[in-house]
Amino acid sequence: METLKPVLAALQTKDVDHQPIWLMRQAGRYLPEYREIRKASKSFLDMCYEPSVAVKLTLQPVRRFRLDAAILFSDILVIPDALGQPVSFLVGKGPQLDPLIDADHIKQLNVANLPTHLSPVYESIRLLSLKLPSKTTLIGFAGAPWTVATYMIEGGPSSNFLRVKTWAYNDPVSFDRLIDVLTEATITHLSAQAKAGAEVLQLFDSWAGILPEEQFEKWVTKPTRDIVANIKSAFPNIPIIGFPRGAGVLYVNYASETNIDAVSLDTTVPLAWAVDNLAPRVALQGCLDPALLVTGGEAMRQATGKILDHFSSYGFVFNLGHGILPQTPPEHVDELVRLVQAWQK
Ligand code: 1CP
Repeated sequence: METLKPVLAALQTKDVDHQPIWLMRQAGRYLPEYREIRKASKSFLDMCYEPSVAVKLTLQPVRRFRLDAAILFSDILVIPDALGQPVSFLVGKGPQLDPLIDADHIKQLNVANLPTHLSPVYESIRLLSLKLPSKTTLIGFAGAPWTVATYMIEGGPSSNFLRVKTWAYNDPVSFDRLIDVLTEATITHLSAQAKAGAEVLQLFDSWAGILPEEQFEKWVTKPTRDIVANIKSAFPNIPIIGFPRGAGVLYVNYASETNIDAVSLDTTVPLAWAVDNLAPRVALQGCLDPALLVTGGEAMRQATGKILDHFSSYGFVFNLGHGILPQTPPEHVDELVRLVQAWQK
């Protein structure tokens, strides 16, 4: 009988032959081979939209460290780009968009263009599914509607999210319409990735943790539940991981009300609390502090052991609590991967 790939087994809370691990933002500036390709490319989005480059970048960390999953090299902001709100990435400044100013702008967003605009992304997935080692799981992803909306209204990274919040509080009707457009776009994008060969899907809701309870329900939990229901009806066997970063105790609402298969924990979630409140409902992923991967040594080993002690007898995929930092020494990643994969419960 064919055995399940370790990441798929863990997400289905089945036995694994070793403890699986992958790392959010595992392709990126901490790798010299990434920096080399980045230097030679016109822009960040060109790298995402050129399948030969996106495939190469996706495979770099997988080959170097023998990680258990490959995550497609792309970005959550390809969705606004595909809807007709162009995105550029400036070195040192992060993503930049011409911000949405009023409800009329929302009407101009066009989901019909998305599959054509993002067809190179789906081509990358098809190529990757042919090239990956047989035990490596291919992960597709999208930003969740709330997090993508913050970038579309702020026009880039923000420190206080005042533009998006004042819009949403002042005019919830038009903001709901934006969330609906993004929900539909996310379903279209994730379905196309599943069809092209993605075996797991992850929804990044990086700014879920800045909302009060009522708005968290409306703009995080509800759209996630709609996306999960829609994907499950077409692709019942594809596990979906949600990452409502910073959700705190609302992780419980998210895990119990969205029908998601797994939650990715951020760095601040108490481990024993997650076991008691989340492990009975969903598989877990996480949650080493990315700064500990920069630190390395005994501090990294101790924190890693503690996470594994708490979670390894449940459905669990080792990961970071947020993306890898550019300052991370690749040798520390190498040590972490070996430590986790050799772990005996
Ligand atoms: O070389 C460079 O300067 C570009 C750096 C970079 C990279 C490598 C960006 C710009 N995006 C990415 C790739 C990326 N982004 C992946 C690829 C797969 C992987 O290896 O993991 C993924 C999954 C993302 C997801 C992403 N992009 C998120 C969600 C996760 C998170 O970090 O919270 C977010 C918020 C973005 C937006 C974004 N793209 C890039 C930056 C610097 C940012 C963050 C901007 C901010 O601080 O608000």
